[in-house]
Amino acid sequence: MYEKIQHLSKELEALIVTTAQDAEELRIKWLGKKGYITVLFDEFKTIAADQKRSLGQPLNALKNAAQEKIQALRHATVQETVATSADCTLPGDPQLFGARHPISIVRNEIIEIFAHTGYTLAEGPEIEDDWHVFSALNFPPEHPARDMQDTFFVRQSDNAVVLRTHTSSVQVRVMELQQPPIRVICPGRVFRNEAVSARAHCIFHQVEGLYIDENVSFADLKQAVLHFAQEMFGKETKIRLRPSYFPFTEPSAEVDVSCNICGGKGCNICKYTGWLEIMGCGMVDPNVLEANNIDSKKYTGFAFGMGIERIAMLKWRVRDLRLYFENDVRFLAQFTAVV
Ligand code: 2NM
Repeated sequence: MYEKIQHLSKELEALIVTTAQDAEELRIKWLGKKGYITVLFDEFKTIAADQKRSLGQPLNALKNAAQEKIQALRHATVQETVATSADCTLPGDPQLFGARHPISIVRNEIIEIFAHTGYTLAEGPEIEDDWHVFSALNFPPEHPARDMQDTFFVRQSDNAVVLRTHTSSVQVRVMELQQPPIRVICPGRVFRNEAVSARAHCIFHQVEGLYIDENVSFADLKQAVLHFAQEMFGKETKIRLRPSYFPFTEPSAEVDVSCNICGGKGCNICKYTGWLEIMGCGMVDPNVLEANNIDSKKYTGFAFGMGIERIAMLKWRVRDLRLYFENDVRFLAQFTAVV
């Protein structure tokens, strides 16, 4: 029996398999009900007691070695099966990337254009008091913008609390904190009490700019606006200023850019005028400077304001403003390639 154990030990060491089925056959052959090991154990029961002492240990060692080896062989074939069944030539699962919101893309672009000409960024609260939204900006007490029809009131009283209707309120806060030269742009959400439609929304985004120093002129304003328009819409873009009115500027103007869709010939986007309105602007009213403790004899300034949604609509020809607020992925996913 000792020879048998020795012989099987050698045979066990030499075992190799290639498939899982081979490994299973080996398990039955060695460890099964009629396997070598089982048969040896049956035989062990029949031998004399004095022999048992010397044979028990090698027999148990053989059994353990057989279990370990066959387990290892099975494991190896399982691993091999997995490795060979993977088709490395198959295309991978697509990775879904997020997209920046079109409003953020355009806001960042506007900020960058002005940052290059020395403007710094300022932000402020969306909930404001009457002073920062209206009084400091030369809105007379009976101005219609102060009406419930136009403005969302958080608290109505002598010193009302409102949702800001423009980011000029942030510029008031800048003027409170520093004397000229001032050169800031203020992006942010603004709120107006309007019925929602394809062309208007009660929440939208603005960027307003303010430049105050000695000898700032209307020509400087025109140049700043022209530079912005050409950076935003292309070097060949022309601008046109039309007289307008804002409480905080005098004189005031609306800025049009030449229609980059029809090149000025006339199309349904520019309503056959060849021009698209992009912003309002003007020379800061001396009343605004004085209300904010800036000497209007020494300093002059210009300011401008634009709606980000409008610029984004012109850039991508989006026809309905509501798309910017609904977060429908079919709309948003179209901006994945834009940074
Ligand atoms: C506009 C149009 C014209 C404006 C004025 C001021 C301030 F603070 F200086 F008074 N900030 N922004 C301004 C001027 C905004 O938006 C259509």
